[in-house]
Amino acid sequence: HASPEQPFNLGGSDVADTQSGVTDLKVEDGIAIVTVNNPPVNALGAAVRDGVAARMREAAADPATEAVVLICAGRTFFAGADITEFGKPPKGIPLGELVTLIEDMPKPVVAAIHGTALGGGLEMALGCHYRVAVPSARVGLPEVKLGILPGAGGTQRLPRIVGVERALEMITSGEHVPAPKAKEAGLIDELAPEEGLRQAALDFAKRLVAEGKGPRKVRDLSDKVEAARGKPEVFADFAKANARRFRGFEAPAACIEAVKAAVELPFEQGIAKERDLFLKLVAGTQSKAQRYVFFAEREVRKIPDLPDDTPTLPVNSVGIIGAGTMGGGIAMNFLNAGIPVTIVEMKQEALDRGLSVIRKNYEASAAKGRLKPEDVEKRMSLITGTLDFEALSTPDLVIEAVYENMDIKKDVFRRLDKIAKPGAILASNTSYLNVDEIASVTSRPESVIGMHFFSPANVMKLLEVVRAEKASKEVVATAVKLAPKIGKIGVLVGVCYGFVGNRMLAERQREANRLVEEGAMPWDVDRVLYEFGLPMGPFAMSDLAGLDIGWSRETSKGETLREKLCEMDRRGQKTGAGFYDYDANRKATPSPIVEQMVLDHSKQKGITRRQISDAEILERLIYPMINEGAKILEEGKAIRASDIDMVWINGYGWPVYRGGPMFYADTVGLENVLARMEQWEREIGPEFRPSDLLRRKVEAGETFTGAA
Ligand code: 3H9
Repeated sequence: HASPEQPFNLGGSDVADTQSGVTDLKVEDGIAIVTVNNPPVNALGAAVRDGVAARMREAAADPATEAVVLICAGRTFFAGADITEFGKPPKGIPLGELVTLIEDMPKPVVAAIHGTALGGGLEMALGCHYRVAVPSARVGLPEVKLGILPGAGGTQRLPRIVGVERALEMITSGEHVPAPKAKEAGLIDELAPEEGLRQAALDFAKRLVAEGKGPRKVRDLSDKVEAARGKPEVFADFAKANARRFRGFEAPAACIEAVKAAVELPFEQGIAKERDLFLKLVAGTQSKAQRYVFFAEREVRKIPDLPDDTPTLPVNSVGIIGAGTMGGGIAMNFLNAGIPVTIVEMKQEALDRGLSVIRKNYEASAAKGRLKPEDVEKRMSLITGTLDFEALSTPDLVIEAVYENMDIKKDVFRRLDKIAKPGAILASNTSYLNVDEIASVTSRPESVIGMHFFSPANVMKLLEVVRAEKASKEVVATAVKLAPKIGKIGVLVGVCYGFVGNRMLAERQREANRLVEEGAMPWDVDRVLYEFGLPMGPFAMSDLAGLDIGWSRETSKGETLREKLCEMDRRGQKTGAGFYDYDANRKATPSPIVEQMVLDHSKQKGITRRQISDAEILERLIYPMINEGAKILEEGKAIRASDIDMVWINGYGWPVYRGGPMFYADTVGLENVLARMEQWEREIGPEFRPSDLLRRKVEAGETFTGAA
């Protein structure tokens, strides 16, 4: 059933199958052991699929073999289909056919699972008749995170074992389920000793033979799906209950539809439905974007002049200067990773407040069941609060998170330079300031870098690692490697005003303000960005953060809308009013007062307001960001376009299904972005001047990411 327009592997087997070393078959005591070895994660590429198929056929034909064990070498069971094959011409036996081949084996097949059985990996295990796993193993169907659904029978087999509701949850969230939990759900038949998987699986298989148990096909299990038949509301209710989580994504609805098919249709028809849905998704832009993001997340660690074997420095203790919102949030990342923190404040009151906020955050997590109660104390025991700056003489890494002001930061670094131990990394959490200048006041600029966290720092995944000019390779490599250890995506950026994220944000903010002067209302701007997929627009965001940040009545010029709002005591959500009016539940409604203010403001500035379409709003907000991104690349302030996209996805809530601003630019066509920038440069001003890189890319017919 292969046809040329099918973008995924549905063709016949055309991969040379020899004992390639990828798969191996041994018979021990009448049990065939099929071992797969395809480092690093045993992805199910064509050679693996064909190899397993061949070994299974051999085992089936061998009269001396009574049962089969399928096991993987290296660090994990199959981590899934080989994502790099998607969109390429089909090769080898399709995964779905392989799973069926295993299920149809005349002898019982036992999957022996360690590491992670994910996606196609779990589907392989579901094709097996029995499953044995070590307790540390995790299983799941994370396809949804790649914008697709399980396409090798997972949506049809999983509900037959764990039931419809559990299957819906697993397939639409992509969660990794620990083996002991999977056993409770019936997904795993037996837990094996951590170090004895092979033997345990072998023994399990021998027992099956001794007890005369044959193949047990998941497809034949019917009680769980029958129980759900005639209750279509289960699916609608599930979609509704998760509407927020699914907003904008195409894959979750398809996942639900596929599971519904498992309930309503015979197995074969359900499989056909799953395949249709899979093919549609895998060819779409969202899945392309999400697969791109998967690899982009892993690319950030690759720094051209810092090979993987670059020496790093130990980070076994951390000092943090400032126990405010930022300092406290930063501290939590290290405590979560088991790294002790010393946090320094100037006043006892501020220190007490900071520590109690950290405790409250942990207690709230515990109350929601996200943290074990005993872990609250465990983490709090790792933090020491002090007013004594001298305490910063011992940590391996010190992060400064004080007020954003160059003189204050310089002063802190001068003092730190005198106290910190030799070789300690000294980092600033500045969001805008020149880290080279900060480094210059110390006697050891080679040890100084920026580590820019994003608020709330214990939640947002982004860390901009700012490479100061004189920072040593060891120091930079250490910071980059530290990021994943504390749960962050660390993106290496160069020194420039606002680095990557805030520098691009400034473009968007300028245009947002201008659009409101020209004819849009703040809620129009916010709505367009929300519908695009961002969590909120700039005006709602300002209301949330507080409009009076950096504002004072004494110095207010009353020129901008923001200043005018502050003067009226409309300072954002906390005062019940800002750009929007807020009710007691902080629900926002457009304010007639603000509407009038906006009209007056335009008049004062001599601007004749006009109707602005949503499409124009979107382009005006986003294309200048893209253009700035291109300048950032041109100046070498980011290593690659995908790094910029990682900044926006992990620090600013850019919707992952749009792949980040640079990927998005590729999808809309760089020539379209360029044409608009040229038009606005003529009509509005030089701030729209297209970057040379953008121009060159258009001339050469190239894209930024090569992935769209
Ligand atoms: C699927 O199965 C579809 C089917 O339902 C339907 C088919 C018809 N393919 O993450 P790491 C690479 S969709 C290709 O750093 P860790 C990765 O890029 C798939 N490559 O290790 C990296 O390369 P590099 C469903 C893959 O220990 C290297 O392996 N499965 C794949 O931190 C090491 O990876 C998933 O979505 C792959 N499937 O984490 C699971 N997986 O060294 C995806 C990894 O060049 N994988 N690579 O940068 C993961 O979640 C993690 O890799 C895993 C290990 C948890 C397994």
